[in-house]
Amino acid sequence: MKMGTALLYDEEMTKYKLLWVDPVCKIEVPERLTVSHEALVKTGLADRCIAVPVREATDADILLVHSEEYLEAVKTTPYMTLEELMEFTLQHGDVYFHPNIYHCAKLAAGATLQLVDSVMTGKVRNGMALVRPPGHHSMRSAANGFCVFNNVAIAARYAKQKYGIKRVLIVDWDVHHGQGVQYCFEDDPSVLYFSWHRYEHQKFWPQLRDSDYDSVGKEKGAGFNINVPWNKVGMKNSDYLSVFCHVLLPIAYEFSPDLVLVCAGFDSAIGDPEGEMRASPDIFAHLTHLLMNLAGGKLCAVLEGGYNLTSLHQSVCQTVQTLLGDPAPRPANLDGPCTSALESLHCVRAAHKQYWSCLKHAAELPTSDVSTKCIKLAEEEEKQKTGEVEKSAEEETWPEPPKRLAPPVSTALVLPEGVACPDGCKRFSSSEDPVIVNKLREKFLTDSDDSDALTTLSSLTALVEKMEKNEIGNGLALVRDVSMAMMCVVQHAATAHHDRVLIVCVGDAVVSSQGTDDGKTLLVQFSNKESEEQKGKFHIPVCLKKGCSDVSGFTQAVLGLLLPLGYEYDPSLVLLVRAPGSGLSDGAWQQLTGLLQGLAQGHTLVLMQEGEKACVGPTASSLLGVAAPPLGKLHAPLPEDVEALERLRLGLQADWKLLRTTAPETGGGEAPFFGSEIS
Ligand code: FKS
Ligand code: ZN
Repeated sequence: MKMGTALLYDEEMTKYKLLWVDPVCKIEVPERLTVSHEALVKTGLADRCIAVPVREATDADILLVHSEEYLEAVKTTPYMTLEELMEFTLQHGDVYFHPNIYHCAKLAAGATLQLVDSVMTGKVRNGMALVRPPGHHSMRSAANGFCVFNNVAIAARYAKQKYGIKRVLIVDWDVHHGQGVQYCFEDDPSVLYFSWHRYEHQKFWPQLRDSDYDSVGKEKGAGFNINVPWNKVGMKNSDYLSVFCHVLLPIAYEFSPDLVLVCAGFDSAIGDPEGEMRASPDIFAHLTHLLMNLAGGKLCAVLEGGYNLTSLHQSVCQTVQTLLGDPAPRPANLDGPCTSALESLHCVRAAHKQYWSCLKHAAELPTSDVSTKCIKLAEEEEKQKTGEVEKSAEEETWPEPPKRLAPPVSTALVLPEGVACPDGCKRFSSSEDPVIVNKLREKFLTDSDDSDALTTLSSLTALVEKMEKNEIGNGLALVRDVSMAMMCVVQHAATAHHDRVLIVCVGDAVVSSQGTDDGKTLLVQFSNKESEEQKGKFHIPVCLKKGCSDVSGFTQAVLGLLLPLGYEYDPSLVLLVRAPGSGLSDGAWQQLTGLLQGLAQGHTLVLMQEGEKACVGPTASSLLGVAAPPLGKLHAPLPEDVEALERLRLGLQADWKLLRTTAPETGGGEAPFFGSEIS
């Protein structure tokens, strides 16, 4: 059912190190690997993974990306004297050589290929390779930035060649720009490369003009290279999540990869001396989770950077635990993206709007673009002169990520008799608690004496309570009347301990807005009924022309609207309601179910109408954590839907900061958050 997670590691890759004094390279130490691996062992995560042996990459593998001359040159390094190694090192940038690094580099690339093989052959669902040396800076004929062979670039070519897949997505969340990967696939539309990186208007290493947002790819590959430059340090969880929701995910879903490779560097986490960013290690649980429903779940994470050993091992554990399917922790401190991040977001979306239909209505480039840059630079220099004292990254402290406990029961179903319970799920019924029963009778069943309904509703209430205690992860109920069941759960949750409930309603269920404006619930309702009006901050009708039957429009609404809203709202329970005749395809429904499980520690309760028996299987499988099937390459959504969604987003962004995609100053017009993106 739920296939496993591969872990690739070989101690041999710790057996090279810097042999001379070099302040630039001294952070790249063997302990990066040992500490990460030990943490996985200590937490029991390594045991839960499938250990896949590492192999050496062959010459043919390496030549998929590198030149023969370069490979031959690297081959001579094991026989070099110290002086010769130092001299060879000097021919390349920010890297060091050691007699054993060639061997390790072959293992690092080979481990990555073994991981790709395990995932592509279906031996495992996903996996992570802990490797050294890293790869994303190395180029066709040059080592660079601690990297010798470009592990992930080789893997992308290898996967295409060996398995005949058409599209590969590379997500580079390392804090440095993987220029080696960019150069390798710049003109290739079959490999979509996404990277965010510390840039500071080209002041930060590798200081390339090519790392800016306007390097979008060349020729046929135009639009398939996405750079998000961070022009300030200190980027946080909100900044990372906004870029995922408003750039990477919409494009990735439109692209529809057959395989996802992650350049998984963790120098983008708090405490890292290189990155100086402030995202918490548990953000990687979310970044990972958000990618796990692409490509049918085929995801390979390959270690790149990460130099604060504590932050590094915590982040590695968060990533692997998520790959294993454990629910993600509730994301902390989502206080909205900072102005600088919004400026970057704005520029990237503008630079790519001509290539991706999901960005068709994004705002144009800020007109003051170039001059803004100069002003920003001047400001920055000014600040340096006045010598503002800031905490150094190494002094940064942060709480250890909370232990993530998978509930003893993953998925519980409340089903009428005669409907079979899918494998892996637990059929749930409660011994009726008289207090609950009485309450239900009073509130909902005053004029009927329907004992079936009573049983169902009391089971639902009990189920919600068990989720609250984390005895059950998530659940599904087939009910006679979704509207009534929904009201019942909401009322119960409001009086019980649940602090906030996110209600996502697909199709036309009757929803009373009574009691939904106090912030205890946030209702997002997808339908085709234009009549529905927005009622305050907490009741958001999303009207799509063809309801939910247009997959592109629906996906766009989920990624760019629902996810950011959900993240910012941070519910303790998600109630997902599927009204009859929603028009939603099983595939899109599974994507929705899967994605929403990043919220509320995975506590989702799905309500469906009795008639929708056929949907129980697919829903249960998504609740169990099986990746949703790919939706295929998405066509352009209906123009009126794109416009309606954009208008809705603009109207809501005063209240919901994660919906913003432009900075206040560069939004244009008098009202910065309204109307600037609609022509
Ligand atoms: C500025 C000097 C930076 C080199 C940084 C190399 C970063 C390597 C990496 C990788 F993933 F490849 F390991 N010098 N202070 O983290 O991107
Ligand atoms: Zn890095």
